[in-house]
Amino acid sequence: MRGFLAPIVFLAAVSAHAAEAVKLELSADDRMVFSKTKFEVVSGQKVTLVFKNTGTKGEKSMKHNVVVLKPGTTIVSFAVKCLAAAETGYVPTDKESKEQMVGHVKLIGGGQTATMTFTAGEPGEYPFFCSSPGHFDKMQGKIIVKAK
Ligand SMILES: [Cu+2]
Repeated sequence: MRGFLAPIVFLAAVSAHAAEAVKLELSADDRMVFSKTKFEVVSGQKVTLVFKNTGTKGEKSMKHNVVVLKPGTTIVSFAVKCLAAAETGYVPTDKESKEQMVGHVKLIGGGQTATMTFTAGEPGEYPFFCSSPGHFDKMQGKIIVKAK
C-alpha cells in the first residue's frame, strides 16, 4: 500500500507548484519603446504575457508585437528572418524558426491588446523583441527564468 501511495503524493506536490501562474504586463506606444525590459519567472511556471498597444492614433498608430526567443538565439539573427515574413505578421513560420521561439504575441495596432501563454522552460535568459521592421533595436528585453 505504501508503495502505491507515494507516487500520488509526489504528483500532487508537483501540480500544486505548477499552478502558481503569473501574469506579465507589457505595453508600447508610438514612442517605440516597451514599458518593461526585464521580467523574472520561475521554471515550470505558467506564464501569461498580456501586451497592450497604447498608441492613441488608432489605425494610424504604429503596430507592434512581441516575439519571445529561446536562450541561445540572438534577436539580431532572428529579426532578419522576420523581415521576410510580412504576410504572417513579421513572424517566420518555418520549422527552424518555430523551434527557436517560445512563442509570440500577434502584431496589433493602437488600442488593442493580445496575449500569449507558455510554460517557463529551463532556467536562462529568454530575449524578447518587437519584430515590426526597424523596431527590434529599440524594442527589446529579456525574460529571466530562474530555477525552482
Ligand atoms: Cu514595435
